[in-house]
Amino acid sequence: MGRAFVYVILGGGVAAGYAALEFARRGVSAGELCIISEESVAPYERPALSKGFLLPEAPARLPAFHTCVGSNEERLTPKWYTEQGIELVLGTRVKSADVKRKTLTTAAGETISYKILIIATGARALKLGEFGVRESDAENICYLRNFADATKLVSIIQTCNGGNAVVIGGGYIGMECAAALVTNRIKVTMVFPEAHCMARLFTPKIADFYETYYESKGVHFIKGTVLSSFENDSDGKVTEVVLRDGTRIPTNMVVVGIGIRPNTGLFEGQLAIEKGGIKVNGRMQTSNSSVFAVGDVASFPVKLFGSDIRRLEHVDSARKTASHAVSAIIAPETISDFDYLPFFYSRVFTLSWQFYGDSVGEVIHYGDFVAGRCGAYWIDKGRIVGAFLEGGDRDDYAAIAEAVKLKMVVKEKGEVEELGVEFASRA
Ligand code: FAD
Ligand code: NAD
Ligand code: ISD
Repeated sequence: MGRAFVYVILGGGVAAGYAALEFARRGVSAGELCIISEESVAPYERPALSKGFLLPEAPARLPAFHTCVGSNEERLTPKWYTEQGIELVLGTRVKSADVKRKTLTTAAGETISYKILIIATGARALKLGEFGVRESDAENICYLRNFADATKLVSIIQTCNGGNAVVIGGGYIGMECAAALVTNRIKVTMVFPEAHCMARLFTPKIADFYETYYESKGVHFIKGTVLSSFENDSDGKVTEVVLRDGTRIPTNMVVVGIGIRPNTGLFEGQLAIEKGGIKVNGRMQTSNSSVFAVGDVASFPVKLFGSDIRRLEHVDSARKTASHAVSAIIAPETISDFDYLPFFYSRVFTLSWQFYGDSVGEVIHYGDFVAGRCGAYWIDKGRIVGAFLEGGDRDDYAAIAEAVKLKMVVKEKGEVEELGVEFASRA
């Protein structure tokens, strides 16, 4: 015997928090909804973990960044869930799921049944061991995906003041953590296999702007290579990172950010999978009509890209897919298929950028790549399909978003280059 709910959200991250808010707005009754999470804390704004949480002074701490403050919405504390009659089942890992029987089984052996399931299991950080690097359990190797990882990272940072860190990976985690480490007065070497940082999104010119800025803050880049092993001391702590060419980098700590894998495992063989995620339709409904999937784990049709199926790993899509799924569940007749403009952003040091759309086609850069109000448009078939801007204000970002949404026609590429953000303002 176990517990039974009308609605179960599996996973207690960003998407779960925004789904809970939408359920509450739409009037879920006490006892109908439960959230099951492996984490020990109520849903929170995960982006804070690589930003405010790592600050040396006045760091962000829970309960300040529970969802849904990242969207200037209500802050859902554990008390809020109790008041709403929403059951938070924390510190609980679901180890199996049966979508035919509509049951989940926890690691402790409890069976929880549902009428409607929302899968919001997000993703896990890839480990170096998966790339053939032998990893010890060294306490000074840090990954960053969840609250426990961030808590450990902060404690390691506090022991390394004035010391050295090696950051493995040149993606979002690598860039944001490197900036945070520098702010904590730790000297950083970044190592990654590509020719420049943020290779999934940045052009070489955009990357060069950020790398130059990081270098001005003392960050050293080692590009086009990977590590092969670690050297440990007698306590098991990493003391050196050894690269493939034999270079040895002495270090006090290591941060690893080498990508993620969506947590689809419980549902493989039961639900359709595409692009590494659980495939859903425009209502976030999976191949089983009682099961929905949202956030990092969901692959959904993006209307703007001709309903191409995409899996996005960003907080805005987690928030909006979650709200949309709940609307589709509670009031299906009132909503149409999800119509989403992909939106990514980051903040490092005093820099801040936003990107909208798709990074395909020809790139036209604009603006001042020295002073810092600069960006790029991606143009495909004569129309703007993607736009990036560093150092804009609210109106600038709204303008580039609109330009992508409308797929503005580009007649004269020179004009786009010259006008920059102002070109988008004509949208
Ligand atoms: P998650 O927020 O990862 O939540 C998944 C939850 O499911 C977790 O609580 C997990 O413990 C739980 N879970 C998984 N499997 C099980 C199971 N079997 N049983 C029980 N519970 C389970 N995006 C941006 O756009 N901008 C940013 O600035 C930004 N910063 C980020 C900083 C960091 C450090 C990280 C890690 C990510 C960042 N992201 C950012 C990405 C963004 O946070 C994710 O896209 C978003 O969190 C996805 O939400 P989600 O709910 O799908 O998954
Ligand atoms: P990522 O995909 O952004 O970057 C992975 C990086 O790992 C690559 O750029 C590459 O440099 C490196 N890499 C890959 N294989 C490697 C190997 N074998 N050895 C060394 N380096 C290797 O992933 P991430 O930086 O780990 O971020 C994890 C997740 O968190 C992503 O989903 C990301 O979107 C999310 N995140 C987003 C933000 C944001 O949007 N601002 C901030 C932090 C994290
Ligand atoms: O979107 C975000 C973001 O970048 C954060 O740091 O949400 C968090 C919150 O703003 C933290 O309060």
